[in-house]
Amino acid sequence: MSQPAYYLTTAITYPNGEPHIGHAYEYISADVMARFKRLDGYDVRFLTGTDEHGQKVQQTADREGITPYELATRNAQAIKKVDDEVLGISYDRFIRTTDEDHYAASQAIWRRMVDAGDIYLDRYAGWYSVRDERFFAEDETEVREDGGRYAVETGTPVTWTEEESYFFRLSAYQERLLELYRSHPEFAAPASRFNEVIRFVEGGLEDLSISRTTFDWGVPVPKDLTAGDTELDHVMYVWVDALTNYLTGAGFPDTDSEQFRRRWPADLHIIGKDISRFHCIFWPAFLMSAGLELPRRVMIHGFLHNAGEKMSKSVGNVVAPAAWTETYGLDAVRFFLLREFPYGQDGSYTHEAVVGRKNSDLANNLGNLAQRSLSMIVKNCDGALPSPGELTAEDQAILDQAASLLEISRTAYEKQDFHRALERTWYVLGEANAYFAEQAPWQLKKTDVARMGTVLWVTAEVLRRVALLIQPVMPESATRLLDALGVDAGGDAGATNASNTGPRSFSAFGEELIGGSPIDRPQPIFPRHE
Ligand code: ME8
Repeated sequence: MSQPAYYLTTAITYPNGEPHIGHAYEYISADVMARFKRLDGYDVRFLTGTDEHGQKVQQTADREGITPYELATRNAQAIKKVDDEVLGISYDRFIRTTDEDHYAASQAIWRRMVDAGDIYLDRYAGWYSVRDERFFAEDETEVREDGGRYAVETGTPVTWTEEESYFFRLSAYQERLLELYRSHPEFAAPASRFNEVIRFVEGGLEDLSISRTTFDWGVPVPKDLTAGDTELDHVMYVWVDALTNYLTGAGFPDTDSEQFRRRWPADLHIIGKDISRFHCIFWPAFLMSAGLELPRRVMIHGFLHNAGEKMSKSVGNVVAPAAWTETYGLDAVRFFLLREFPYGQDGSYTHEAVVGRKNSDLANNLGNLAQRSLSMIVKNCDGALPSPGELTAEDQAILDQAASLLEISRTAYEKQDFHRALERTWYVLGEANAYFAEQAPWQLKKTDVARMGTVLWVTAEVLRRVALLIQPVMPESATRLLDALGVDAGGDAGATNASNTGPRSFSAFGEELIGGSPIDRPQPIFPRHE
């Protein structure tokens, strides 16, 4: 295949409950990235799924009186359903860490780390937070008024854990990690969060407990290892197998396969800010130990808060993705999440903010311009797109601005600056609205019909460029707009074929609309929120 490969992943969700709008934010942003790259000619592989092992899932299952696998299956199906039916996520594989090939991959990376001399048997004694699936040092915890001990950073309860455990020699990787960060400043973003990681590593790393013996819901540690013999059955610490899902999704452990060579290393891991240490410290260290290439980039997004408050079951402010898509429509939700907050920062949403974006950016700036220009074409140009006459400086200026959006978007998407790409696109739409108002084609209708035709063609052509570029964010609405403009899905902008609907590749970006193609009476594509 001649297309360049692009492999991206989301974090895999714990299937101990239903997904909320914060999870949806991550799935949608990764989906937007995947769609952009596909439209831009890449052979994309997009992995998402569920992180099914560990004490957290086991404890929830125990409370419900079912097996962890039953719980995981039920919730994995619920999550997949949200991806498929509510959010339209275009993943290529929904991986479950209970999938058979994932056990093979996890055991294979374990063996490689043993072979590298990085795993040894010892005893662990310390604090563990089941909710975070994470160990804490004594000085990272505090005793609160209720007498319980909690992790300072995350506020979750910790319990004393003392057991035989395998350890990973993380301490040996401090220098190599710092060298990675120095030589690859693009390895993680945003810079503020990357700097937190760097400072943490500079402070020194302790070896990491990577197996458990006091419960069995995990990937079994391979026996007969030189890492130290034991009578006990160990399961892997859930984060060891969880991170390995990215390799499983690329065909590991078959490192000689066409698929693995094409997919690995991953181009992009998209994750939330609470799990940056796992992805920027543990993960590259495991891969270095296993002799595997490192992912090219970890993009750390912020958290979504409900009107400034952390979403939590006890506060009762957790929003289900379907509640939003039913209220505002899927494309408006996708647009809001990517346009409203700079990716990488936390965001706080309110009903008013979503409605504001929907009505001003979508209904007014985009929907009205499309509706007005296309209606005029239907009424005044015999239902066919007019051909442009000689272009004025104003015509050329707005066309040039629209043409510049592809490179601007590419640059922004490369850094997951989604809001910047959209901001620039809407800036150009603002200019296009000003152009339309100044040129006043409804007056030209009476004085200069040819000039009216040119203005309507220019407006339609600007809309075509915008519609192409917003496909990743609003696939359904953008497709309808491209259909309305008579843009053929095959990339021949001149031919009209209303039934030929679907994604239009960016390779057609430069193919301007050709006058004469029929235009139907437009249906509203971006309705106001009443
Ligand atoms: O962390 N806003 O799973 P998870 C934005 N299984 N993002 C949020 C969020 C919010 N309010 N709440 C959660 C895990 N997330 C592990 C990952 S990856 C090898 C293993 C994000 O179900 C969170 O930051 O707790 C993470 O990226 C993802 O949702 C899954 O969270």
